[in-house]
Amino acid sequence: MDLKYITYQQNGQIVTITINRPKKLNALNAATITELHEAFKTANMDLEVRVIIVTGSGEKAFVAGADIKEFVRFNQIEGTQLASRGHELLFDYVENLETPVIAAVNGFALGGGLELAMAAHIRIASDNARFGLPEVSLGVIPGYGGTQRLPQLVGKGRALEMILTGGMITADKALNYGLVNDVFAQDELLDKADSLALKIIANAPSAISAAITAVNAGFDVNQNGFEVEKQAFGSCFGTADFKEGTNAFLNKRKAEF
Ligand code: CO8
Repeated sequence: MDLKYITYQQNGQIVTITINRPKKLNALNAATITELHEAFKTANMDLEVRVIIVTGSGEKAFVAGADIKEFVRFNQIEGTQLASRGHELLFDYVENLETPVIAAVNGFALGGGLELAMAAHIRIASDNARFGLPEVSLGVIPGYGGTQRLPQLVGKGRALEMILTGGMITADKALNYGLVNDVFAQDELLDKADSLALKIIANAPSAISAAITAVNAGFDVNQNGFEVEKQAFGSCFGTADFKEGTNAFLNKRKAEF
């Protein structure tokens, strides 16, 4: 991969993808979105990789949003295309990966940055992190899934307050809202993300993927989550992971997935 705006680091079964435009607070320009797509795709296709962590470089920002300079002159058609392409390459793409993604939010997560964190399967944050969807202050609305995923995570009233005021909330408030699962000191954040990843890695990867599929289906109006769960549950019985997991339990040993 030829990467200019992000870094890709593999440590055993964990890949850490770091958005690396600190001078622009890691804002997502089109090239960064394309690189992120390639990186997530590569990690997801690598069978050795069991968890992906996404974070931002520097101490200030996870991602301060889509790159405003790039869409400032767009018309209606270009705006719609920008949103669609973003969903396809990054936001829906990440949410539907078989490999679990942890967002380690290390600073500002604004606009497209919060939308990226919300597309991840799990979010943890550092205590300096700030969260917001300030798009209405620019005369647009969240276009990378924010109007849908924020209410799913924090409830409609809180989501609408954040979206309509465009204000930021602290890491503690995000924890209280359930927008992040945990808050840590900034210098501990990546270690904590690794620890969380290792807990996931101890479990059956095929079951992890099936669980993501079933949970996501419940939030998709075109699917019946309970039906998808039944099918995904059944499909687990045909896997080597199921044989290993159940044999290990019956033989009182640790499963090796
Ligand atoms: N886009 C482009 N550049 C940015 C962005 C951004 N989102 N955020 C920060 N930067 C740049 C600044 O322009 C500045 O660059 P330069 O040094 O060349 O002037 C540099 O990063 C540092 O930023 P600041 O000097 O502003 O740093 P401060 O510490 O003073 O302020 C803030 C930090 C509060 C985070 C401030 O930078 C800010 O408000 N940024 C914009 C936040 C924002 O509005 N984000 C939402 C963007 S819109 C969006 O994400 C839409 C997503 C959906 C689109 C779907 C497609 C249609």
